[in-house]
Amino acid sequence: MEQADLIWHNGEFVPWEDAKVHVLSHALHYGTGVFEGIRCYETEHGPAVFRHADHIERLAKSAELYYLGLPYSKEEIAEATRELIRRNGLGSCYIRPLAFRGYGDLGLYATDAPIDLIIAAFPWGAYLGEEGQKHGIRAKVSSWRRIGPGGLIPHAKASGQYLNSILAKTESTNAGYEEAILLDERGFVCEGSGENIFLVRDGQIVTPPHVASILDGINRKSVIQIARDLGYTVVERDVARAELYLAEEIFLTGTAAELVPVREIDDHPIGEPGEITRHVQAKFVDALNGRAEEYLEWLDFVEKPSEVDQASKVST
Ligand code: PPE
Repeated sequence: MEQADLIWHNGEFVPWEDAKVHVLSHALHYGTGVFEGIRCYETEHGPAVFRHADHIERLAKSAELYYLGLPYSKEEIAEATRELIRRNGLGSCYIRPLAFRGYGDLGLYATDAPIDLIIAAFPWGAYLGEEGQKHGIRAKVSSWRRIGPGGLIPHAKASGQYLNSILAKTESTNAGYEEAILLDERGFVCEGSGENIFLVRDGQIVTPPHVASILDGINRKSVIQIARDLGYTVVERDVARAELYLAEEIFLTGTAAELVPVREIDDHPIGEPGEITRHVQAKFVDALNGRAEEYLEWLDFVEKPSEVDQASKVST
């Protein structure tokens, strides 16, 4: 992976190679951590974090769901992140905050082990490849079902839960595909190993609902809004597996992946990215990069241009 100079670790900016934990840290043994994947984009007004507050809100909710009290406030986390990007001199980058039960106690009710928080920011290119973003990827329905609400909490973005995604991703990659699509416990379409899924059926955009064990993706929400603003009908409903094969278009959304078309699924051709996918993708990419006026409120500018502008207005 590409490195940056500093990592924020429990309130301090430490050199990348010094950001270490003890081998008996609780999270290393049991997966007791919650995290976020956030992206920052180099815009005309400097680096800006996409839907920063929404990501930190989800981090706090994931922590709450697993009884991990965040040791810092949401505003402290947001400011630490902006400062980290400034100190690392980064433009476009991926941001990874992780709150985890650290060193101090083992066992399953280890409330004596502290909750640690780290924030890393580093360059990370197209998750499913630039070719994939342009021409679409080949996906395969996984033999692994997405974790269900009977045993874990699909709404939480928790470290241990990713063993499920890793099984699916490993299986599909080893079989020569670029991504895995998981069905939920009931056998309905759920999501990719690290992305939400959308289909186009009879000109309507369809995406699985919350009860299908999805992660409540922030890019899913953004894309639903963008598509509706563009005049498309977006329906949240259960999707049968065969509908994937019958779809006119399919695409995936996620922070790391952004918006990636699917051109083939289980060896059924879907084809080159369709018109609706392209239309939504273009607007979405504009929104991410600060080129869509109507979605500027989704960006948290690292250098706070509004404050700079206001200060210069006051001084003149
Ligand atoms: N589902 C899963 C399982 C998931 O991990 C992600 C994000 C999404 C849906 C989309 O959520 P959102 O980013 O809020 O739109 N996956 C993150 C982790 C990827 C990784 O390999 O690590 C990400 O995209 O950052």
